[in-house]
Amino acid sequence: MRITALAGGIGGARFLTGVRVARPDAEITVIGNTGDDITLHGLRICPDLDTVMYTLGGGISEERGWGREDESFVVSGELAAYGVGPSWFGLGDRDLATHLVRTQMIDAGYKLSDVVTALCDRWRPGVRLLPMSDDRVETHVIINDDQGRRAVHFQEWWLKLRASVPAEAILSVGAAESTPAPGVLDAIAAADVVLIGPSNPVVSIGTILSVPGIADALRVTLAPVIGISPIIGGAAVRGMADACLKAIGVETTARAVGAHYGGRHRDGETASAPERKGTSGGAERELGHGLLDGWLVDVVDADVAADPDAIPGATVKAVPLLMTDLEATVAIVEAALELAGV
Ligand code: FO1
Repeated sequence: MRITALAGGIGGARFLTGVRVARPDAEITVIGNTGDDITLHGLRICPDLDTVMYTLGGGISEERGWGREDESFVVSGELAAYGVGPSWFGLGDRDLATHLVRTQMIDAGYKLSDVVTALCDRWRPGVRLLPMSDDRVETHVIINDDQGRRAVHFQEWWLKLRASVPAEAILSVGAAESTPAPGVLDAIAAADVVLIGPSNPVVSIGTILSVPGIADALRVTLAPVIGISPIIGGAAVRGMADACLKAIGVETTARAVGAHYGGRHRDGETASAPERKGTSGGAERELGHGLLDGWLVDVVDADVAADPDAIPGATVKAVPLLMTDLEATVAIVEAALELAGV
């Protein structure tokens, strides 16, 4: 069985550990978010790709959810002693080796997907990890604070500001000119099932969808596309997805995020873009991206599953969605595969 999953960072990586256990013989391809990527101290850092790689490769810090276990921050401390920041991005000594290898390879002319292949040759994550694009796409946030209206890198907004300053807009800088990395569109077209992991719908999944061609590939693939809500009972399970959703005018609910992704209209009508409005009895309503055949919500959001009109074109099912341990995560994956009918 060929499973293709879209994933961001910590939540997506944890979900993937369940996919690997639920279908150990499946060919699993992960399309990873690279919008979080940042260059610091001359090094190219890919937080979400590394989080997936370390989590599935057994090197992740379970306590932090990012970076390496048994980590030290000696170099980071030395940089601080020189007054060289930023102090808000924790760079571990072991993690630095990954960024050094990646930067060396990029400087030697390798594409990001080649770098990921090389790094995964060590970590053996048990999935094929693809960046969403080999082109540079970075998430920047427009804020307006005491320093005036300006754009900051997502990581600065996320880690230094803790998303406390409202985002006027969240931009995928470079996305319009980017193309999907080699293998990405094939992985969607040839899949037996596509899973949209419980990652941040804006800065992780939304960023992957901002690469031209990827959303369309999801709309036309013969594979069932099943999403897992990252929002339970009106709150993000982790991180600050609510701050991101507010920036794009989407409520922080499982219903709203599902409607934002949108149901697929297999009757030939598909939403061509999120701003496209469908009509139902004359009322204008958001058709969303037209991506989903199925949407998993948590049992506390069972009302969404009970409402046949919640996400037209998609079947909604309520199951426990808290990934409290590997067994719970595997059960979520099984529910998604059952909803896909695979
Ligand atoms: N997340 C944090 O909350 N604090 C950090 O200092 C931090 C550093 C960091 C370094 C490398 C890396 O791969 C990830 C890191 N993250 C950190 C997570 C990173 O900010 C992710 O992009 C977000 O958590 C969103 O997925």
